[in-house]
Amino acid sequence: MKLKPGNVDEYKKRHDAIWPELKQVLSEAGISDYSIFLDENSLTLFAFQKIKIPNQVTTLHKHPLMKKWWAYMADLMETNTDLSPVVHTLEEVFHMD
Ligand code: RM4
Repeated sequence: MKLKPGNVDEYKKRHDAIWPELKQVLSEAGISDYSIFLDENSLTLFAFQKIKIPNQVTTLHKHPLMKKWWAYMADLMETNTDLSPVVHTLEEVFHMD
């Protein structure tokens, strides 16, 4: 994901106060250990999350609270036309257990 310039502090502030109901929705969809890292040089946001099997992650975009959060965050982030954040999937090029 990517931040628009000038929004680092506000992005952190809103996530420090993330809605408990949204955390519950994410958790019930099967997400845990969710971290977002910021590269301040490129304003790239790297998200890491563990996802249970089975999960409902692919239907999250339809959830009213998810849509409401994305609309709330849209002034800070690069978004698609439905206000979901633009996401680029990364290729794993190394892994060690
Ligand atoms: C991010 C973005 C993601 C959401 C997290 C909680 O800024 O909106 O889609 O999962 O917040």
